[in-house]
Amino acid sequence: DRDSGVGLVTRTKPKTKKPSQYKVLLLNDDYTPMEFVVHILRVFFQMNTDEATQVMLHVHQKGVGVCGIFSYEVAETKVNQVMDFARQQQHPLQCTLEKA
Ligand code: TYC
Repeated sequence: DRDSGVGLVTRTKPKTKKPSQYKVLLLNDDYTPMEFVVHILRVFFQMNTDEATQVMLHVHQKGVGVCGIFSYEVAETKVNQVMDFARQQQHPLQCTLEKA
Protein backbone atom coordinates (compact mmCIF):
# COMPACT_ATOMS: atom_id res chain seq x y z
CA ASP A 1 0.00 0.00 0.00
CA ARG A 2 0.95 3.63 -0.49
CA ASP A 3 2.56 5.47 2.41
CA SER A 4 0.09 8.16 3.56
CA GLY A 5 3.02 10.55 4.05
CA VAL A 6 1.76 11.34 7.52
CA GLY A 7 4.28 10.79 10.23
CA LEU A 8 6.34 12.35 12.94
CA VAL A 9 9.17 14.65 11.98
CA THR A 10 12.28 13.14 13.47
CA ARG A 11 14.85 15.34 15.13
CA THR A 12 18.11 15.61 13.20
CA LYS A 13 19.95 18.03 15.47
CA PRO A 14 21.35 16.42 18.60
CA LYS A 15 19.52 17.90 21.58
CA THR A 16 22.33 19.41 23.62
CA LYS A 17 21.86 22.09 26.24
CA LYS A 18 24.34 24.95 26.48
CA PRO A 19 25.36 25.40 30.10
CA SER A 20 23.53 28.47 31.46
CA GLN A 21 25.65 31.52 32.16
CA TYR A 22 25.45 33.60 35.31
CA LYS A 23 26.44 37.20 35.98
CA VAL A 24 28.36 37.88 39.17
CA LEU A 25 27.09 41.23 40.51
CA LEU A 26 28.72 43.56 42.99
CA LEU A 27 26.46 45.84 45.06
CA ASN A 28 27.30 49.28 46.37
CA ASP A 29 27.32 50.18 50.06
CA ASP A 30 28.46 53.24 52.03
CA TYR A 31 31.26 51.62 54.05
CA THR A 32 33.48 49.32 51.98
CA PRO A 33 36.63 51.25 50.96
CA MET A 34 37.07 51.82 47.23
CA GLU A 35 40.60 50.36 47.34
CA PHE A 36 39.24 47.16 48.87
CA VAL A 37 36.71 46.75 46.03
CA VAL A 38 39.45 47.35 43.45
CA HIS A 39 41.58 44.72 45.21
CA ILE A 40 38.69 42.21 45.08
CA LEU A 41 38.18 42.81 41.35
CA ARG A 42 41.90 42.34 40.66
CA VAL A 43 42.34 39.21 42.76
CA PHE A 44 39.11 37.28 42.07
CA PHE A 45 38.23 38.57 38.60
CA GLN A 46 41.72 39.00 37.07
CA MET A 47 41.15 42.66 36.18
CA ASN A 48 43.99 45.17 35.85
CA THR A 49 43.92 48.31 38.00
CA ASP A 50 42.23 50.42 35.28
CA GLU A 51 39.44 47.89 34.61
CA ALA A 52 38.92 47.27 38.33
CA THR A 53 38.71 51.00 39.04
CA GLN A 54 36.16 51.51 36.23
CA VAL A 55 33.93 48.68 37.48
CA MET A 56 34.23 49.86 41.12
CA LEU A 57 33.26 53.44 40.14
CA HIS A 58 30.35 52.13 38.06
CA VAL A 59 29.03 50.20 41.09
CA HIS A 60 29.66 53.20 43.36
CA GLN A 61 27.63 55.47 41.04
CA LYS A 62 24.89 53.12 39.77
CA GLY A 63 24.46 50.81 42.76
CA VAL A 64 25.26 47.56 40.98
CA GLY A 65 27.67 46.27 38.35
CA VAL A 66 28.79 43.09 36.59
CA CYS A 67 32.15 41.56 37.57
CA GLY A 68 31.98 38.81 34.97
CA ILE A 69 29.85 36.04 33.41
CA PHE A 70 30.55 32.40 34.27
CA SER A 71 29.03 28.92 34.48
CA TYR A 72 26.87 28.46 37.57
CA GLU A 73 29.58 26.55 39.41
CA VAL A 74 32.30 29.17 38.78
CA ALA A 75 29.92 32.09 39.50
CA GLU A 76 28.87 30.55 42.81
CA THR A 77 32.51 29.95 43.79
CA LYS A 78 33.41 33.61 43.02
CA VAL A 79 30.46 34.90 45.07
CA ASN A 80 31.52 32.74 48.04
CA GLN A 81 35.18 33.80 47.75
CA VAL A 82 34.25 37.51 47.64
CA MET A 83 31.74 37.24 50.50
CA ASP A 84 34.16 35.22 52.68
CA PHE A 85 37.02 37.65 52.07
CA ALA A 86 34.87 40.76 52.70
CA ARG A 87 33.52 39.22 55.93
CA GLN A 88 37.05 38.36 57.11
CA GLN A 89 38.02 42.01 56.61
CA GLN A 90 34.76 43.14 58.28
CA HIS A 91 33.44 44.97 55.21
CA PRO A 92 29.71 44.83 54.39
CA LEU A 93 30.36 44.31 50.66
CA GLN A 94 27.67 42.23 48.97
CA CYS A 95 28.15 40.05 45.92
CA THR A 96 25.47 37.95 44.25
CA LEU A 97 24.70 36.03 41.08
CA GLU A 98 21.96 36.35 38.46
CA LYS A 99 21.10 34.31 35.36
CA ALA A 100 22.69 36.05 32.34
N1 TYC B 1 30.52 53.34 48.02
C1 TYC B 1 31.79 52.93 48.58
C2 TYC B 1 32.52 54.15 49.16
O1 TYC B 1 32.14 55.27 48.89
C3 TYC B 1 32.69 52.25 47.55
C4 TYC B 1 32.12 50.99 47.01
C5 TYC B 1 32.15 50.72 45.64
C6 TYC B 1 31.55 50.05 47.86
C7 TYC B 1 31.64 49.53 45.12
C8 TYC B 1 31.03 48.84 47.36
O2 TYC B 1 30.62 47.42 45.49
C9 TYC B 1 31.10 48.60 45.98
N2 TYC B 1 33.56 53.92 49.95
